[in-house]
Amino acid sequence: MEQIVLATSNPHKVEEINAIVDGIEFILPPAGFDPIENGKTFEENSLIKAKEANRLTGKITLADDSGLCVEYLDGEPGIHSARYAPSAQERIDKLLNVMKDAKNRKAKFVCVMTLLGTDGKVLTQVRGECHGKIDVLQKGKNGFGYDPIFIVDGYNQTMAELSEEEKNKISHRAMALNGIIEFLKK
Ligand code: ITT
Repeated sequence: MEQIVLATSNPHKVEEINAIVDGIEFILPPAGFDPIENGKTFEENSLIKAKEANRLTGKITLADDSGLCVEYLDGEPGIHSARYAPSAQERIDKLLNVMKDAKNRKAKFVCVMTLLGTDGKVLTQVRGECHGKIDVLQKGKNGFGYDPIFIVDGYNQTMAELSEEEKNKISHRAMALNGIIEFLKK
């Protein structure tokens, strides 16, 4: 089976991506993978991560840079989503608190995937988005990150109340991966 290095340290991403894609084994980068994510956009940070994993392995690499963009907060936490507060629960608490009087609760999850060839050149970069709103309370135990407070447009439950299978049909990560899979099929 073809192997692609997934340029991440987040085990939830590995799990979701391996559940979505058949026929490719996504493997973690070696110890020492610690890219400096100092880009200003999801696109830049995705490229930084992919390049670092390729530098360490010389293999085909795929990076996922993702986050939650909230309209009321002018797009924050955005690329800072992983660093918004020290723990996942504190990030949720902080966001619910800053949004407590917000009428406009529109938000979107963004995922930018970058695929590099063995030579480190960009093969393709794809953005996936999943639109919805921030709930007033947290609900559900599935998924990770901000899933317990995000309601996808057209749904009544939070993303953390959806099954893994349902999330993986509609998520920003699934949308980006569709583009990557289309590219690999060609
Ligand atoms: P790597 O950089 O090692 O890939 P990370 O978790 O730090 O791992 P990001 O910089 O891309 O990755 O930050 C993404 C953050 O955005 C993640 O930690 C979550 O807080 C949030 N996030 C991304 N996708 C999500 C999803 O599907 N559900 C809930 N939260 C998500």
